[in-house]
Amino acid sequence: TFGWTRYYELDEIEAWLDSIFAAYPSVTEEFTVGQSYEGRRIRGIKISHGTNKRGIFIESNIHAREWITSASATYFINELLTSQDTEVRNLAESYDWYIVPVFNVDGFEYSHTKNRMWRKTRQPHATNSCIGVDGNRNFDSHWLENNGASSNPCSETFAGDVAFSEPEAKALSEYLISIQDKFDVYLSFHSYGQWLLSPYGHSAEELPENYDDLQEIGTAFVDAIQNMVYGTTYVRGSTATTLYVASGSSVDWVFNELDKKVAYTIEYRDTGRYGFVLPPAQIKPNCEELMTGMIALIKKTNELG
Ligand code: 0X9
Ligand code: ZN
Repeated sequence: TFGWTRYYELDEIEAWLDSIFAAYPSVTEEFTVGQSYEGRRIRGIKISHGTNKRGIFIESNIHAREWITSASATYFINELLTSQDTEVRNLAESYDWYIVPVFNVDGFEYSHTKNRMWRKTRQPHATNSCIGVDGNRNFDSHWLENNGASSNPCSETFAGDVAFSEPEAKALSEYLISIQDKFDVYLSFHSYGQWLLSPYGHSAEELPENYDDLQEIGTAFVDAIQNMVYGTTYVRGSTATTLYVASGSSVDWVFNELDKKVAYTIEYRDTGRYGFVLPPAQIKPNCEELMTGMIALIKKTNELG
């Protein structure tokens, strides 16, 4: 049976998703973002308890090796559907949730079967033998600007030969455009480093006009997690000033092009001891931190209007 004490392969996650659609037909709905380069379907779940709720979109595992992100997404889905906790029920019933647990399906499969440290997509390059593009550098917003990505196909942050060269990124952008009036919070799950990162990624010179609000929301997330029994420290800040310049990311594209003003990258556990290979024993604590942080984040977002 499915749980959160080990990591699962793509087919196991999809079988679990199918069981969730079967068990909760009245509040769940399947959606398809599109097709990956290798022809896999990129699947999502919408959880909704009624019409005309504000929407929250979660994209997870755009980077293949960041396995804790899909584990966290499935945990979150399960909690939204099964938790009896008042605050979690409130989250579940007050919003329309759009969650894509494994976005980079080809890369994720490859990270399980061939190379645990794979990050990028799996589309071959036209002229170079290096494979794949960093999906989080392939979006058409300040693409390849400010050294926030690489033009070298062998780099881990290769932006692609053109923006939206990757069918996965192109499909997600089109899907997000098609539902753009249905959501106003966007979250991108990553690991590792224990950060909550707001836009911009593309520039450290300018800050968005709602920077202060984004930091206040971030502080609520960070403080809530710090106060848990685990005492885990997250740091919040703008991506380019706190982490590094990263251009052409999904979060920046949603923020800049779709004008969604609450958009964050969450970088989960840990800070480097295990890095991408986070021990299974830390899956549950990490997921509990996400749930606590998310409750605080949404509460503060509402307070600030
Ligand atoms: O470099 C990235 O894409 C992310 N870090 S990771 O170690 N998981 O690869 C950070 C993404 C930052 N977000 C934005 N650029 N908005
Ligand atoms: Zn990542």
